[in-house]
Amino acid sequence: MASSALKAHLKTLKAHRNRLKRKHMRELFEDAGRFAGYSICMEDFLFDYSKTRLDEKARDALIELAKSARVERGREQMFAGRKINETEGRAVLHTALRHSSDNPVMVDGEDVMPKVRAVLARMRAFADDVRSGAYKVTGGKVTDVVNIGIGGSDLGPAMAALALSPFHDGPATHFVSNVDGADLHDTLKKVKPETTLFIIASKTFTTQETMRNALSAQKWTQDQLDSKKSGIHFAALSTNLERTREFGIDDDRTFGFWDWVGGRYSVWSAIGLSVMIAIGPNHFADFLSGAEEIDTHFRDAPLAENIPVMMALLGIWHRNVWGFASHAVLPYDNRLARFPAYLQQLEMESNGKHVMMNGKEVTEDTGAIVWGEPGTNGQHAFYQLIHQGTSVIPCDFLLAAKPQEQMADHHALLAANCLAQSEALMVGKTLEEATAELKAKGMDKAEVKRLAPHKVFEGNRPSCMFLYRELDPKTLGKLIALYEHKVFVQGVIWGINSFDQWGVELGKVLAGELIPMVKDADAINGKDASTEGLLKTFHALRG
Ligand code: G6Q
Repeated sequence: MASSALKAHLKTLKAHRNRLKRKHMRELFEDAGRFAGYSICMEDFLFDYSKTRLDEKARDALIELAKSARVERGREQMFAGRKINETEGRAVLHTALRHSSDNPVMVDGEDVMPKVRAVLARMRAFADDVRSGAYKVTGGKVTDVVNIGIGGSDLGPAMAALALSPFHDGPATHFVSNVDGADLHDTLKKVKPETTLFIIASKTFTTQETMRNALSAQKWTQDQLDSKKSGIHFAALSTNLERTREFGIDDDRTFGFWDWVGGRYSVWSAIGLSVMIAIGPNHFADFLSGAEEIDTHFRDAPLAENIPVMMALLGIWHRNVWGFASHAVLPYDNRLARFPAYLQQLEMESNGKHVMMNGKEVTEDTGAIVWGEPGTNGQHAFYQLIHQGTSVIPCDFLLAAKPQEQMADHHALLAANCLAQSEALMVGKTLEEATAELKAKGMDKAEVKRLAPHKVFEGNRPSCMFLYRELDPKTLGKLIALYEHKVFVQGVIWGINSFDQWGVELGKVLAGELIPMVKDADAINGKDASTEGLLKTFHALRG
């Protein structure tokens, strides 16, 4: 939306904030309907945002903001295949990848659904063959799949493969992304060339890191196997057929997607092949259907009952109205260990922008800094700062009601910890309460006075809870799609393009220039004093 309109809305919202600043969340919870009024339930999936400093008037003002930003119109433009990624002239249709009805999805006058279904059918057939052993490599059945890709061609499948490991009944899956040779080296130590399938995942098939790793993997395979047959150990996921052919991968082992699938939105496309091989096509279909359920919810639910819309508005509330710069994602679900990293790309690459769609500088802060680690580990590390530090960090907690394994009372302990953290952040502990507690322990007056301030928790710190039945493919699909749409709504409100990533380009160009200077000290030329000094020291240390 236009920055002047956003400014006007933020002015109103800040007045609500000033009013709410005088209230502790404990007071908001005096309303018996607080939980029901500030949570949204979709069958076995609950989003609770009651532990935020929001009341009805402030929420109404946020909804007004979404209406005036024409979020609903923007949403329909996205689903309709309009080229909303204006700086790259592309439609944004990751939703088509999980669209199961017969309705066409049009881009440039063409229904893209037949192509989507055709690739999905080919992926399914290939995955079935790899899993059953009908597809044979030099040593027979594939035992290990190594996905080589980076960024959007790695984070999604790597995160999903870990999250869905209880459903993993296919070959072992490995992910190599970093150009640091250690990544490939350590992975190759775990696999045998004769039974390994490498999947080279790269939309462009030009990405430096991926191509380096792919060529090294190819050489490793050729060095140990009949090099004429090594081709059967490679498959490709790409939009660039010319390059996949040049690399030597047959078209029948190349799975395509399209320019309207952004890298960080591509786990639903051919980029998900390694996940499909791991968990099987039926579970992959459940993953897609979970996301599709959220697409339907996002399109149909009124704004105030719309989970991704409320997630986005809460993000704006925290970032632009309260000035909280970072956002923690804390899964109480060990297998979601890579989810924060996945969301870092989704949110920060999408909305880390300083220029609006119209080329003008933004006037408000955009994308929050996203970070996190699974609970309960984080509790023993950085939660101190979340509870008592000087920065307020809104948190998202994620919790399954049912664990995948029944192991003593592990899950009860996990759940209790998760609920306790969100309760503690909200309720806090006053000086009076801390003093009373210490007195009750029989401590002398001076000691109580000395220690009590250290035991105070301000509380009043916002958090949201995602509570779902269990972490299965469908739930994972839902979780990812919720955050995708959250990011989209925020982009519309900030008036930025959430679907380009020009900010990653400069470093790539400079790395290209630096490669010869890193390889050869005599090539050092034309660099600033720091870079030159670092290069020279690098060469001196290397000897
Ligand atoms: C994601 C980005 C980026 C991309 C990688 C890999 O939205 O565009 O992370 O996914 O740079 O690109 P390739 O798939 O083309 O190798």
